[in-house]
Amino acid sequence: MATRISIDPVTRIEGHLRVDCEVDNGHVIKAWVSGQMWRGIELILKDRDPREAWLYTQRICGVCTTVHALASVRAVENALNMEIPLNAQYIRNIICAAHAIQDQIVHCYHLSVLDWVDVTSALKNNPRKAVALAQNTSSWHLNSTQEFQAVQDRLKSFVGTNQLGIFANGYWGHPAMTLSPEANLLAFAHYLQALEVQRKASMIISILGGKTPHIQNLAVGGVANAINPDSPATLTMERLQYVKTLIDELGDFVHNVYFADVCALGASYRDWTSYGAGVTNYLSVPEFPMDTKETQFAHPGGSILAGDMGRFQPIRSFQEEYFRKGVQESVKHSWYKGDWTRNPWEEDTEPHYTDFQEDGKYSWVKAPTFYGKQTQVGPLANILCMYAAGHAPTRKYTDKALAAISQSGIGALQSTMGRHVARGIRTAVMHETLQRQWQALMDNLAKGDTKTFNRPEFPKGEVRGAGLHEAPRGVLSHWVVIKNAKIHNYQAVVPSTWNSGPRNGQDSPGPYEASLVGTPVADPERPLEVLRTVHSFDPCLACAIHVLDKDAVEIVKVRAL
Ligand code: NFE
Ligand code: MG
Repeated sequence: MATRISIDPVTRIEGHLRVDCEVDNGHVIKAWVSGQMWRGIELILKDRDPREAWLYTQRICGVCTTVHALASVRAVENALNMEIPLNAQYIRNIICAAHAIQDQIVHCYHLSVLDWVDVTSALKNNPRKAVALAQNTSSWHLNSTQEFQAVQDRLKSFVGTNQLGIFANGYWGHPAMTLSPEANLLAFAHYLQALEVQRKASMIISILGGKTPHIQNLAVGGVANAINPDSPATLTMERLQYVKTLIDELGDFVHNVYFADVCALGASYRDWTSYGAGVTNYLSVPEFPMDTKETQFAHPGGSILAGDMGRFQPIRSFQEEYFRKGVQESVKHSWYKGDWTRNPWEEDTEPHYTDFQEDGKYSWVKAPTFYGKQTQVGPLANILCMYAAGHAPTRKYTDKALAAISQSGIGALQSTMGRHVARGIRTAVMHETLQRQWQALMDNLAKGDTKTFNRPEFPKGEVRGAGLHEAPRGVLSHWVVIKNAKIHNYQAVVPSTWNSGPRNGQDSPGPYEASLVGTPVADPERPLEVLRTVHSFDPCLACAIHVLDKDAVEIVKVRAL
């Protein structure tokens, strides 16, 4: 007889997520993923000035804080066919790359590594053994006996008081936790160090963006950073050199710790490269525009069908019809009126809560599709598409990671562990991109160009725009319809919506749901393995559900299970 597991809420994510599974013979045979939170942004935007939309949309999330701001200004700029000054592109690009690195470090160490690392086992280790292990893979200066001893002492003081605090509810001693005590100690030391290191990325964002979370320097048409090499009131050479110092310090950790750790984790949990592929249609968009007209990009985008790298189709620009025509959202299984499937420009937002109906409506998340197919987005999709497009840094780090986890084919990345390894690869690539964007800004400033803004002009009548961004969790698009200089309709189709969406109009499961099928579960009372697969996507339900009931009608009383 199948056992039913209901995890509600899933923790170490952003937002409110419920996961139901049927487990039979030690494996998940069916899954439902439900967004349990109702909130809102899109309708607030109706009739507002399109130049201020980014300030509202950025509040969709406090994790991927910059990304909705950028996608929003791009949507409006796209509707107006604007050119963006080079300095503005580079400043935006530096912020985006720094944010991606910060976000992915935090996901790895603080949101997901404890699915694989047993903190309590780290107490059993002699720190010298951890040093010996670390020195096989990395030259990081904090992989020392002294550091590991200090971390172990800190951990002992936690455990000694029997007050594990944030670590109290981990699945410690679970049979699926198979790392050695020294590997556990090493990873836990990096967990603590990562808390410090991610601040360096945040400092880059706040120097250029005014603050973080939620940058203040964007504008439809460019950025609001004044540049004058000699005035301390503006962005100066001294500040930019400090940004470079932070970039270099960040790189040391990204390459010698994060990338090394995901490779080691992949090698230790090789069996997890064979579970969790799920939906194997992939989508990613080009990122890091390198010219004012947005025709050249540092990172290519595209789509891959049915996990076949030979079926790669490039997406080369923000204007590409292939992207715009392919995106639809379906509400057959979502708590909205009707069972339509529509392009985002044509959507409306009418809530219709029905309680959890397995075969009916069961989530606030809509089900996005690309040419009618459920599609996975995120670092894995991004890496596969960039690899297929021949992007040299992606090929270099992917080949390095595959060798480290003793896998010859890129197919191994289409898995639960593959999503973690892909995020590590993307972060290594991203650090090279960050360095290049900084250099591009410096080179352009050296030519005497200090322009950062073109003024937007709104025509009478209707214009439509799509703003694209490859965010840390995958493809983000904002869709705006502007009428007589006011917002007429606004929709955001968000990475976690693509991945955590319910069954679509054809009843085919979303990426989280499909990836859970086949996941082994040793103990249904402690479903660690289910969390491993769900966390590998880095869920953000705050992003995934971002609509609002404008009349503030009570939609649902929240049930605590
Ligand atoms: Ni709230 Fe986000 C990212 C966006 S969503 S974290 O990355 O857009 O899934
Ligand atoms: Mg939406």
